[in-house]
Amino acid sequence: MDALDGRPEGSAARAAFEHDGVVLLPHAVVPEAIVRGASAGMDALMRGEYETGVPPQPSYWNPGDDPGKLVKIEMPQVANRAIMALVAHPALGRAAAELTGARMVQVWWVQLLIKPSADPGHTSPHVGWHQDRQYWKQWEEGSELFTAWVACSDVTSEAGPVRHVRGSHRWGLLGQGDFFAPDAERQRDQIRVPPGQSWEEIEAVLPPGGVSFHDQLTLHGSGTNRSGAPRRSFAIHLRTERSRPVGDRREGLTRFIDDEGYCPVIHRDGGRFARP
Ligand SMILES: O=C(O)CCC(=O)C(=O)O
Repeated sequence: MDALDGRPEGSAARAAFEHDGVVLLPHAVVPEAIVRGASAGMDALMRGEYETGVPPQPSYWNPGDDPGKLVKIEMPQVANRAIMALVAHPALGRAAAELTGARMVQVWWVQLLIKPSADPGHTSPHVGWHQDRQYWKQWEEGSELFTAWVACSDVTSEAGPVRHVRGSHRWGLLGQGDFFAPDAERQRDQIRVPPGQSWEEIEAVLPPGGVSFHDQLTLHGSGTNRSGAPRRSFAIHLRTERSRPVGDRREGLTRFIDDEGYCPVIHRDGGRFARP
């Protein structure tokens, strides 16, 4: 990989992203109408309605499954045009380019995530502490990979927002995370914090259309939703020109990156970077 030379001067947000491994944009980065359309698209996918005729990729949650489970649907944008309009929104590309100084930003994988609200006295699904990189082995070491998590409902503190551990992207790949860990508190106690570092959580409270960006190594997870309404979002996994699949192969999570109908390029800097 090249050095960072030649990149434009970073903004304050870029410095914060580099320092903390997470940045919150708690305003409607994605316009309300786009969020509304994509949210209706989520409902269509849950009913098994695929507007384009193309189904999502094999998923943890499928139509007919228990809606009390975490609804997690892979590559939903291929099935619904309004979801694609959100995922490919240029405002996300601009924000991502500003945070990284990248010349090119491409969506390479997407997850639709709906976390139902817990019935009083019950726990609803949560997401265990993890680093995304542990699941992204198909990318070469040093690849610039990160996530835009877009809120499609009012993600208050009660709604089980994503919690990020500040600066943990500088702790290396810990190999101790588990998205599906049954007991996140116990799991947290078992994660070894490197000497001299501390565990400080940043809660991603966001309005509809608000976005948090996190680095591939930032530890994150989320708790029970007690807001009384489903917590709706898309986790949009992004890469820049400074990324390459291992052996330049297309397999697993990298299998669609040559198809912009699946993996839209959402920022291209003045044509200087022709193709990913
Ligand atoms: O939605 C959540 O609570 C977790 C999302 C997540 O793990 C991610 O965006 O990488």
